[in-house]
Amino acid sequence: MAIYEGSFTDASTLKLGIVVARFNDLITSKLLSGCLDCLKRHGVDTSESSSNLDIVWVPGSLELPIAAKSIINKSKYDVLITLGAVIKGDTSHYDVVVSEASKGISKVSYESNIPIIFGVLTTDTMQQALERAGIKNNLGWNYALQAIEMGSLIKNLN
Ligand code: INI
Repeated sequence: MAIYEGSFTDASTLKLGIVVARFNDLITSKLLSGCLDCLKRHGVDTSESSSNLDIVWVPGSLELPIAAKSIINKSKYDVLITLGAVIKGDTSHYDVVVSEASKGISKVSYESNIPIIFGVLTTDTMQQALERAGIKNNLGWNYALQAIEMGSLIKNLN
């Protein structure tokens, strides 16, 4: 019997890409900081000269899938993280943005066989988003942990 699991002990050899939406930048920049903090503490070189980490900014969550697809075609990654914030109070097309972003990201992940963490906060209010981006907890940290787990797992399985 074989049991496969991701490892959290050393992420220094993982090649990661983060695609982050500028829309609701107050939230997404905090998610990015939490994410980078977690990666750094797990051995990832997060400096500007890092050859194992790339960051791509896009206008909004709807653009996350195409940017994810483009960087996958450009370079070989073990895992990607997508970060966005869709807040219901702000938009009448909340459902469209959430649905298209999630479907698009899943499609790119399945077609490329590269895990892509769905780090898009979907909340009713800005207050809820703030709470998940640092006031209470920073989910950016969780998304980074999930990326380390999935990146190392799929690397081992391939
Ligand atoms: N993009 C988001 O990331 N979050 C939102 O809450 C949001 N709202 O409210 O509309 C949003 N819209 C922009 C969208 O993602 C695209 O950037 C835009 O439609 C251009 O294609």
